[in-house]
Amino acid sequence: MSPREITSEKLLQMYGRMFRIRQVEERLATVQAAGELPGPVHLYIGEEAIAVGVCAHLSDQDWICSTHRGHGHFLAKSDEIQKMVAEVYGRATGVCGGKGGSMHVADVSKGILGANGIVGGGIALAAGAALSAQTRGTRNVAVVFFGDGAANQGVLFEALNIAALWRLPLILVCENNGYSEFSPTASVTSGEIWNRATPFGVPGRPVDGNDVREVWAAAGEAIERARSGGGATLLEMRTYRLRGHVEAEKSFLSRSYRSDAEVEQRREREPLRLAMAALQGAGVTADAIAKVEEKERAAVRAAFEYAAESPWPAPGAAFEHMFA
Ligand SMILES: Cc1ncc(C[n+]2csc(CCOP(=O)(O)OP(=O)(O)O)c2C)c(N)n1
Ligand SMILES: [Mg+2]
Repeated sequence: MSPREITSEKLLQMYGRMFRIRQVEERLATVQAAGELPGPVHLYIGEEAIAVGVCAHLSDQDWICSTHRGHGHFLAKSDEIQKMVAEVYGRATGVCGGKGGSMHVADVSKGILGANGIVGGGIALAAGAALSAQTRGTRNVAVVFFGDGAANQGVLFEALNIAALWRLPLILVCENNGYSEFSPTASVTSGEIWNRATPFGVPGRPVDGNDVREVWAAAGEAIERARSGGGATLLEMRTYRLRGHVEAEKSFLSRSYRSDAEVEQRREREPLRLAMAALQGAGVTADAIAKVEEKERAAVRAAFEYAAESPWPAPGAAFEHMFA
């Protein structure tokens, strides 16, 4: 697949979804700072093109596993903005009844096996989901999103080994945003992440993770290969996180781990800006773009109102969803 194959309708649709994620994350930053959330949030601002460009190829029967930075993956795969925001608010109307919170948003009915507080925790889960899809004889695939920090976990190599051996329909999407918490990736990572697939005979490649057209094309090719029995792919999406590792990090860090100038410079190639330029280049009118943005703004506003007004889970709910 080539980025040139994207129609302007598809591009506008993906822009709208990225805009939605950005709106949700910016609002979450505001309410977090105001003390309205019950826990911490790790925002996806600056990385939206990855979730959206990949999930554009998936159905509810395909699986995704995600990370502690998982709101964007959820919103790219599901239309349920209200249920996700209510979950982050810890309310009974949340997609997990308010018991999962920001780091565990999940909806099995939409193929979302969940965000995950354990770094690298989704990798083996996705390999299992891919094995399930293969065993049942479906054309479905499993996608795991993980960070550059998780690329240094042994489980990546275990999953690559078994995925290669059994030709599993697994797409490994590394979101290399340049940092693992407060450590620059280069200071803790040797070699190239995409190249970790090579010894296993699995195709691996770096992708411009800020350009939704490039993400869409690379993911489309990998997903099509997986669907038709061609096995796994490792995609290293190169991106940048524009907010802190976690909101409010400035309140506990004694010194900064990156300069404001660096962040400002990286803002020039952020995904929404790039997609906007592409839309303009494709002749989409400012009016058409504004219409999409207004629709998304209204939907997100409504989701936050719904969440803030929703009830807390009843104390007895603590005893539901237990194995024993
Ligand atoms: C197994 C494990 N080790 C350490 C942590 C603490 N921790 C949370 S996020 C994080 C950094 C993850 O970096 P990366 O994978 O690059 O993802 P990013 O935050 O950059 O999206 C760490 C070390 C954890 N949650 N799980
Ligand atoms: Mg990272």
